[in-house]
Amino acid sequence: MGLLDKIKNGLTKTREQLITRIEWIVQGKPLNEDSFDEIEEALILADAGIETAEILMTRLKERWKRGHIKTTEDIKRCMAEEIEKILKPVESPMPMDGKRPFIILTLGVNGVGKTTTIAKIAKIFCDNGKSVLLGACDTFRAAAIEQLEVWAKRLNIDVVKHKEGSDPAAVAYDSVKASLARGVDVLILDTAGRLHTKTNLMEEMKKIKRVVSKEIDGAPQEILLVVDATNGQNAIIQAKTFNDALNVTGLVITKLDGTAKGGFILPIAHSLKIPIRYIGVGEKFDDLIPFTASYFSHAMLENG
Ligand SMILES: Nc1nc2c(ncn2[C@@H]2O[C@H](COP(=O)(O)OP(=O)(O)OP(=O)(O)O)[C@@H](O)[C@H]2O)c(=O)[nH]1
Ligand SMILES: [Mg+2]
Repeated sequence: MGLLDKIKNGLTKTREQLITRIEWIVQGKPLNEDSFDEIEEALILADAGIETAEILMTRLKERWKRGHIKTTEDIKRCMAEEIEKILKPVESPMPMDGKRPFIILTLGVNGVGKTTTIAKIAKIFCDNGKSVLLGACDTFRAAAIEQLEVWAKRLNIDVVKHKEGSDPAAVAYDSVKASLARGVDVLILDTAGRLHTKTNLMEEMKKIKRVVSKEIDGAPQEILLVVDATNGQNAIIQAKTFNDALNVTGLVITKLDGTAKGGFILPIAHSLKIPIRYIGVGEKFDDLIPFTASYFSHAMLENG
């Protein structure tokens, strides 16, 4: 299956709801101002955000007044074009080359898909001929370390780990040292999304970041935040909080396959302006797709 088809598959729920609503609003009638208000509501119901829905509607109405929009097909095509313009500025792939080791610090609240995403990204690097090492900085649960090891085994790569409950920053330190000693291309650090209540998650993550940058100037080169699309508006709040504390350099949006609210990518792109590196559309290795604005916008609105 090609990438566009995979994204389309992943966005089925979002697309079907959006298209059904638009078709129901239009129903073969000539368009008027009210139709556009209703389409704006349909966008907001897909979690497209009030501000971005308004921007889209203003642009669509202009095109309608110039006579470019008459049918549902015109609406879908023009909306996809306008969505692409909003998403284009955050289309920026994760760097694959550069100074070794390339260190990725992965962040995100619990359950969003960090560990799974790390495995998928590690596979992409491995497939590109890079050597990869993983650091098990989620020491909150023993199962978290084991989960990372299971993925690593499937990829035939190593994991740097300490015991459950140990200091995550110490694991990060050892991981960096190991990556230097072994000369690996890429080090990916897994972290916890939740800690014992006494410890503040952001402070802990800052500490890991500090430890890494102290060892290697300019590292971690990627502060990768994973957000879960099924969390909708909450994911936007999480992204703001993490970004304020840690200067996120890239985003992965997971579980787009499990929601009709894929429109939330619009306010994320519009308000945060952080590069979206990948989108997750399933639980398997190859269910992580490099983000492109054109594929995403088409997948949101076009069946064929
Ligand atoms: N449908 C779907 N499920 C996903 C996706 N990404 C991850 N998952 C699932 O989400 C669940 C949680 O994934 P993890 O990778 O363990 O999440 P985590 O952020 O590491 O969780 P903690 O370590 O508990 O903080 C697992 O069942 C994954 O298979 C995705 O893109 N789509
Ligand atoms: Mg995890």
